[in-house]
Amino acid sequence: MYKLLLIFLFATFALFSCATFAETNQPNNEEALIGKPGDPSEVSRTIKLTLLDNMFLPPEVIVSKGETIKFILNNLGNNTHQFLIGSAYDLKKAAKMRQKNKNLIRINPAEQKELIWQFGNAGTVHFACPIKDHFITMRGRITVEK
Ligand SMILES: [Cu+2]
Repeated sequence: MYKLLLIFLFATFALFSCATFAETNQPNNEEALIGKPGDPSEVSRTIKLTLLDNMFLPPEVIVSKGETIKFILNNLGNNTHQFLIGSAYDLKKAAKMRQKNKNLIRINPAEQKELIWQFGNAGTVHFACPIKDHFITMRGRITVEK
């Protein structure tokens, strides 16, 4: 009986380890969820986003799975703003920690910048200006359709 229990425990542990391993070993999991910097030769559409004090226009964008979009970020506000794309968790973390992020784009008043981004799987990707006080209202959502 004791032996059986041991075997059972071992089998459970082995299964659990395999599942955990498969999950963490999935290649580019983050890329599948939020996408990655895109190739300029793959751009299928240009989407213009206007940054104001303190909101994005439009706040909602729809793209297709795997699509590469050129975002034109135009700051028509009086303040400097930032643009960060990621999961809701990433953005909250960035807003909280003020950490340096390689994906963070800084746009001065009257300035325009571009970001070419290739989306991954269907789902929701978020964008925001993570600057203190801006983050409350300066957010948007990208729906990635199948
Ligand atoms: Cu801002």
